[in-house]
Amino acid sequence: MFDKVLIANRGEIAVRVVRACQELGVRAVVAYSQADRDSLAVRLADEAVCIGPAAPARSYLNPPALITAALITGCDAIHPGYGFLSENPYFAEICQECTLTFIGPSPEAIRLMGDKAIARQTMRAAGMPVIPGSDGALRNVDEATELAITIGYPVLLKAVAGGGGRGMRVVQEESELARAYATAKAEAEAAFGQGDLYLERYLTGMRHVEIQVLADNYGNAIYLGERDCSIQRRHQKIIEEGPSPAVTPELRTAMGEAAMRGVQAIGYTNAGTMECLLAPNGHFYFMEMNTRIQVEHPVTELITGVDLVKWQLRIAAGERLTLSQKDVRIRGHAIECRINAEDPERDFLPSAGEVEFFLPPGGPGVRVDSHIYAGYTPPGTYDSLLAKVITWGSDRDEALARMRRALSECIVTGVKTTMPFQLALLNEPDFRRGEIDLSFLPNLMQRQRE
Ligand code: MV4
Repeated sequence: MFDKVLIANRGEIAVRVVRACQELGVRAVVAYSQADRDSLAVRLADEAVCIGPAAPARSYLNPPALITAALITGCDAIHPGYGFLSENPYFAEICQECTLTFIGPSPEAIRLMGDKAIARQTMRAAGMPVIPGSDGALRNVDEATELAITIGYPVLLKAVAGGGGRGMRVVQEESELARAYATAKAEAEAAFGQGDLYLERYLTGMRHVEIQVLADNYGNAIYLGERDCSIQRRHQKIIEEGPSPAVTPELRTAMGEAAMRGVQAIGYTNAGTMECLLAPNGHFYFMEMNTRIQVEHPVTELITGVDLVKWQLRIAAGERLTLSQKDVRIRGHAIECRINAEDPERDFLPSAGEVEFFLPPGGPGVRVDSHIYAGYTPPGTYDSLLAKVITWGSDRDEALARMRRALSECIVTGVKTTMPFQLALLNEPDFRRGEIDLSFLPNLMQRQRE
């Protein structure tokens, strides 16, 4: 195991990684920006080192600052968390060249999955079902037009360098395609410095279901069930749960085994997630692979009892996966609410200011992953995530009842939060029945406006 790990991230995930390090007897060094001097991760870490000003480009996105911080503090490895440099193949490569272990997959695997058109082709070749669409990137608008006729409208233009819904355009009919192609290309160019697009049939009535995987450096891999992330607003997940109310044991096995074939095909290592769309008839389609630990990983931890972050560290340190597939049992049900400093009454406008008072919820089946404390002012420079409340129950109803109780108990003053909105969602009849797809939240909000 490593002696010392640099945590190249902030907020709740930096706290989460510090905790995993401490449980493994690994010294944790938190790299922080000037805006994060007073952060909980800095307080909890064994050591902390300032890596630059608040602007991410000069700190959390600045490889030389991070590498230097790791080397001068004598670290063996770097944990990138999520966001920032976590899915940057160049950063993973630079770490290697500086004899620092990047806690994640190989640069090659990150690069392969980072090109969403190549990822799609690779997974299709490995036997994972994919959505009808283009073979790789589109060469020009004429190719897009021709292909759209074959697969049928509506279609979706996606950025090859995108992911997570950024740079997507729905096209309902041929008359819209040329314009959509031009704007999507320009947007992708501006956002990712790479304008290549690919095309898929636009599927509706789908659920977003993702499979968690773990793989070691010796060819051993397991899947840890799925998370249902169908409640999203502008591609931000609001509530996640596992297992998915729509996934039967047979479907779980089919999706998990397909994910395993994908993992083997690219020699993937460490933690990863296959994002899929799930149709009402049980057909599933690979969309993208996330090559990092995800925000919603605690859902899987609670229903499997497996500590994913500790496994990330062990695998990166060259340990073998001692869990086999038959050791993975899904027990009970878990739900996560992301508590953001946003005002749901004002179209989720970020709510700035000091957290004057914080009373986290507790009691049976309640976990809180958070970096806030009374007197803390979240810097306005970063995302608005304040806390994740995750509840476990022996079944979905119990997990839901505990979430209702947890959000009712929880007090955050000084900033507006999304909690009242989530409490209301938990009482929606369709959600209570688990009958939701990606249109649930957009439709609900449309009805509220009317
Ligand atoms: C799709 C889709 C429907 N059909 N692709 C969004 C996030 C990124 N991972 C891919 N996403 C989607 N891709 C096809 N072919 C639906 C989504 C999608 C979505 C689309 C519109 C509005 C909200 C959405 C929420 C999640 C996923």
